[in-house]
Amino acid sequence: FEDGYQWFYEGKNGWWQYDERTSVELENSYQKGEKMCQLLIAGFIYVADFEAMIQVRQNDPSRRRKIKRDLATIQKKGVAGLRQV
Ligand code: V3L
Repeated sequence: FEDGYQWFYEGKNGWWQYDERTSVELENSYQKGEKMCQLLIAGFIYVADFEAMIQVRQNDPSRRRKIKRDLATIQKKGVAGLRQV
């Protein structure tokens, strides 16, 4: 985004950047000061909780990952499951 930040979710030993569409949804919601944001990811509904800074699958709370808003330049695994080359 304009301030040089991006949205990330937790992977094994690192962070994945969210895909562009989902990042924009997260950022819009976050900038509006909302507490959470509903996301559609690969056919499943997840809720991003900006207080706990986690995403959770709506019908399976065991599917929980940390999220963060951090500098776009941090070390990352890739974008939305596509590994960085
Ligand atoms: N964006 C894209 N895919 C996601 C997201 C998201 N925000 N959240 C979950 N998935 P769960 P390593 C991840 C995928 O949380 O090797 C990565 O993107 C998730 O994909 O249990 O562990 C990689 O593709 C997983 O395939 O609901 O770091 C993959 O894991 C599936 O949804 C392996 O990454 C279930 O996640």
